[in-house]
Amino acid sequence: MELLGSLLLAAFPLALQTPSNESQPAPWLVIPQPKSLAYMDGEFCPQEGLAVRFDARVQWEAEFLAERLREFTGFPVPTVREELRILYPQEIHLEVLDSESNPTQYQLLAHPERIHVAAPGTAGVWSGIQTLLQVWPTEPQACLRACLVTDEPRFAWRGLHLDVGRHWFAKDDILSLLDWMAVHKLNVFHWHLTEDQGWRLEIKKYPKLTSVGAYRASTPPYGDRRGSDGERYGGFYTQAEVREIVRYAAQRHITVVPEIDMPGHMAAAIAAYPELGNDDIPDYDPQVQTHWGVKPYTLSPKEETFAWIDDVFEEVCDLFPSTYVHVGGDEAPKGQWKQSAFAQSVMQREHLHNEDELQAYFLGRVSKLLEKRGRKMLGWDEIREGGLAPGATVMVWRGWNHAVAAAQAGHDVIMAPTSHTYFDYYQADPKTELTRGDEYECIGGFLPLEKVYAFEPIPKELLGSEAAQRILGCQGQLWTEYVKTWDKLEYLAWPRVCALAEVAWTQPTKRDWNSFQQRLRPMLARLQAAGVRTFDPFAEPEPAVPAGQD
Ligand code: TNX
Repeated sequence: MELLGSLLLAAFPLALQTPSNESQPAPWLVIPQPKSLAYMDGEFCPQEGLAVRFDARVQWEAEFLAERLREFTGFPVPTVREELRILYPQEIHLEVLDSESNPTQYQLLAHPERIHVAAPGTAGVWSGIQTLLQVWPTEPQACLRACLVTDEPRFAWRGLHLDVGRHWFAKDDILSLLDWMAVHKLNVFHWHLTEDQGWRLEIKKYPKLTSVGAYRASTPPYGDRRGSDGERYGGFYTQAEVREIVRYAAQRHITVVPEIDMPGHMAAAIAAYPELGNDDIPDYDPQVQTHWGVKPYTLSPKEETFAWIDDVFEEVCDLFPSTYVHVGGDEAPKGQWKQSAFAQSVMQREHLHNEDELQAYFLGRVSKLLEKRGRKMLGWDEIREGGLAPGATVMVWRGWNHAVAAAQAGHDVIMAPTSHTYFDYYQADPKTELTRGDEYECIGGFLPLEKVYAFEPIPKELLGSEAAQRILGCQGQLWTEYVKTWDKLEYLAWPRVCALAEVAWTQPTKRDWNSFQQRLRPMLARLQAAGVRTFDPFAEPEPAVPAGQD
């Protein structure tokens, strides 16, 4: 990055600002906080005649930027190829450098006469555009303070997870979430597509996965976990919709990682194809589940099941170019395998000592099915139980100990702990939230914004060690048992996602809770102006109404 710094400054010599008493234009309030931000003398004042000059490798990004700038300024903002000699009165130059450096870093120079975003890769240019759009003056005639930003992400994996199994959400809502992820420089969308309560991904070879598995007979109403609303509920994504979502994400430098959760959390698929389950046990009656919690139905370790998984992966890998495929592995009770004579016979045949080892055998086979397609297996931390498949990446949700052990054993790790990243937990005191109505019900827990902000993804046991490099990053979780509407999803997500983004991107030395709160105000205003519902962390708590006076 030193090299980049000298490059841009040599091209546009400008004095770094010396402190003065004159009132300064607005500071750059950016989330996540960049690595370095140095103000300079002067301002950039957008005027008609502004154009975006681009390297051919970032044509789409240039068009995206120009479109936003047209909305902000009301001017026509043309785009022009880098090599064309037409000069515009004001230019924003998007440059991809010929450099071997980390392609995700970027430098953004806002000079009084022109703006230059330079990066060794297209991802860096995209991040620079996001920074610029956050600080672009929104008032007519307003100017942008001259500044040099030098920035790069702390972690390569900056994710957000969404469970569409418990509740289904419309494609356009998912696209809007991807838009806001991009604003926050998040780059992985972990799409949890299958659950006990619904299978949501069209698989052409197995149509009953969606015709049967995508629908359940009823759902518990808010405030009554054991109840049933008696209404058939469901939905799924066609392959055409999935391709659209994956392409939309890719344009925004976001990878969509699909999750097909197995061998547990599979009741909906087993209801569709009962032969996939442990059908030799008494009272076997698989149904798409109508209540939340951990369910007994698991896939049976039959050859037919592995062949089915292989077929499903064929379509999944065709739809999702991601290197990683998430295979879940969480919360798979071993009761049915204990009862099933067939599962027991597989344990004998494979010389396995217990059902945990059977799960490890199962996931080892699954891992090979991905490997032969050039993909990598990712799973929740339970995949460590009974022995971890070589090369598997572990997503840690329970405790730091799982991260330490997996990293020390040479596995890559992604941090997604309940303690700091479960955005289905209450964001404010559950007592006050519940007085607002049953629809404010959450699964439980309490995860205020400040705690998300204080999250340190690298376990302290690994600090300073080689194994710390194994922590690829972190992500927020949006589980949706208690999320029936997109409006509620947004209320839970925001602004906790803003804090998570800063945890994932910004160096810990640059993290500052007071500064974050200051930078959060304009971000909340932007979200709300765009119609996104957010929790308001700045609101005064409502005074409790004394009994008998309401
Ligand atoms: C645990 S995290 C689960 C999910 C639930 C979530 C609710 C994980 C791998 N499994 O099935 O939705 O808790 O917070």
